[in-house]
Amino acid sequence: MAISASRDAGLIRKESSSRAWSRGVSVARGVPKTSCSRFSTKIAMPGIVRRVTTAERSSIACKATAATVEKSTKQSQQKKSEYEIFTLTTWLFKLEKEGTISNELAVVVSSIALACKQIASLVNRAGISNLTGVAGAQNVQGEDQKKLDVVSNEVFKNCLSTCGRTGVLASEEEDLPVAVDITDAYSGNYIVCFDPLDGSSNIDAGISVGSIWGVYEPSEQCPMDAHDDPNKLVEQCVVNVCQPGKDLACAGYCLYSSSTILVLSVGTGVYGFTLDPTIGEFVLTHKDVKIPDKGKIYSFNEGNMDLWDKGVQDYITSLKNPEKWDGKPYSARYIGSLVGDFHRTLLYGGIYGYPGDKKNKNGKLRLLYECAPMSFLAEQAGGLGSTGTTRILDIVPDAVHQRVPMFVGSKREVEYLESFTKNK
Ligand code: AHM
Ligand code: MG
Repeated sequence: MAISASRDAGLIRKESSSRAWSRGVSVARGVPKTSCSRFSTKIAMPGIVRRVTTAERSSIACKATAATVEKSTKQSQQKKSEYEIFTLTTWLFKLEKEGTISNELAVVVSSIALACKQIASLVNRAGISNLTGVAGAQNVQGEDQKKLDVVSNEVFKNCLSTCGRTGVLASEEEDLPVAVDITDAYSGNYIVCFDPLDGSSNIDAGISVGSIWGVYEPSEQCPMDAHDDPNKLVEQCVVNVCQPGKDLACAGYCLYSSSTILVLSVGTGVYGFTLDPTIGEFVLTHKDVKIPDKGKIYSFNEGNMDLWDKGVQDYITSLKNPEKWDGKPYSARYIGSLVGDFHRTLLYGGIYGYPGDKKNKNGKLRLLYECAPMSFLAEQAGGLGSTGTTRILDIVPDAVHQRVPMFVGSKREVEYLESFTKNK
């Protein structure tokens, strides 16, 4: 015999197991058993007949169910499957679910990741597929374009313009920002500034290169509404692109090296994902990266030292003085590929610098798609990005390909550099 609760009468009636079974109700023997259904609370207590109130019944039922849920959650948390991986895609889903990023931004980042996978494959096979060497043209900045510069630019533009979430694209390899056809932009109007392949002079020697990007929301002061007037459209694209780094919605880079590593921030810390070529996915490998506060590595092209301002010269001289550093001066490391040099600085600490000099007072690196994204990542990891006198993220660009001096890395190291260059 078992007892089951009937809703209509509010009574617990004696009922045979077989009869309960025939009505589709499961009955436990000697063990209280409940479910959370308001209408079919089932209790098996041999020999007890009494009325239960609705409140009592629902409290018993819900307590039992809550305990069951808690137990099964604990079990599933403890039991980690050996096949469990956390990919860029799952990370983006999580941020989107939390409301940290919009669905549109998640799509933009996924499109960038797709472009990076394609470029990683092209870089890997460059020597085999005749993709080394120059393309035979110069970009607007008078630099010889490598074949892979041109191809990588196409890859980035294709992935971003077909994702339907971008309004304007600005590239190191393009004279002017390009408006995405609005018939394709069915939702979202993000602005993406990118250097599709930075450090490309290193490619033919098989040395690390990378892609860098920054993503902005459309400027509120300049809505993209002039699609019938080509001149006005270009003007609006430029205004939308020229936003300060502190307004970045996302910044990141992808390093093509012994492994392909994508590092990015959406303003909630810095995360790194390594491409697993066996499954074609970026897998979370660097969680909430923090740049060491100090680090005794400096990364400058010292061949230019005689052309630098006295402040920067004195600073470098001080790093080499053993007496100042307990007998062990700073180490010099310079690949000449910003993504590689920055990635090492992010993980090991230290400073990367490209100062202005007598010939180029603003140095070489471009604000929108090199200095601002790297400074954003540095700050998100607890470091700093400075021109030597100004915080890079505060600079409002006045031209798409504007250059600025950049010193980026560990907070204490950049502050030490500034002690030589500020107010001098
Ligand atoms: P690029 O965008 O034309 O490739 O130039 C940028 C690169 C950076 O990756 C690197 O830090 C710098 O130029 C190296 O310049 P230099 O050879 O003058 O040291
Ligand atoms: Mg570049």
